[in-house]
Amino acid sequence: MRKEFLRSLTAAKVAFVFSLAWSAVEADSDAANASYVAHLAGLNSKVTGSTASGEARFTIKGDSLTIQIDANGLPPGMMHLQHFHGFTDNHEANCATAAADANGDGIIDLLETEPMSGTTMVPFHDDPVSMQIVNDTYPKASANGSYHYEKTVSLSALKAAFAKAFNDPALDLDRRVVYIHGIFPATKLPASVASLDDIPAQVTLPIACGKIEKVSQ
Ligand SMILES: [Cu+2]
Repeated sequence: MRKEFLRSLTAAKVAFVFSLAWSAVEADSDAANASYVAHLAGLNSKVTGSTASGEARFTIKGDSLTIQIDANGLPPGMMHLQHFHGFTDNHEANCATAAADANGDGIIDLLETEPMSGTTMVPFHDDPVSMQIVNDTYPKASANGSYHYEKTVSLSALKAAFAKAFNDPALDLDRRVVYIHGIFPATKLPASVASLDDIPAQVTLPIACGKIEKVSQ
């Protein structure tokens, strides 16, 4: 009887110690340090007149997430919306291709990106944690059509805000894509080019996209 008790106690202890060690390993590889990159390629360059390109980097150190986006070849001297887009059911998002042009008008508008890229999720402006998509603090391209954006946020605060918006605390960066939007307000677009609500299509038109990938350490 006593032997039996000792044996089960030992087994329980081993399981306990193992679970402690396992959660330490998990916390280490998951949260402490990770980095992600997206190589941005131009979209709708026929409309913008130049091909945008750039790179987005996401660096996680403990509870801090630093977002850095370098872009060039953008319509100069104006603000550009930028976000990560993805699917609320967490399936993998991809950048829209020419095949996304459902109405065949030669332009891939924001709504046409949705089947491949999902919905607008986290904004990259002065306050990403606000999750506010309509905002006037997105970066402005210089006279030569480039910008460097950099913002560090609390990862736990962003996850909490993300969970509130999408019922899921996992950012799943490697299943998302980064989009940069916006062409000159005066650019003529066919009426077939759609946008969100009453936001002009010139503001939301996608001009660059890149798939986020985890950088192996
Ligand atoms: Cu976007």
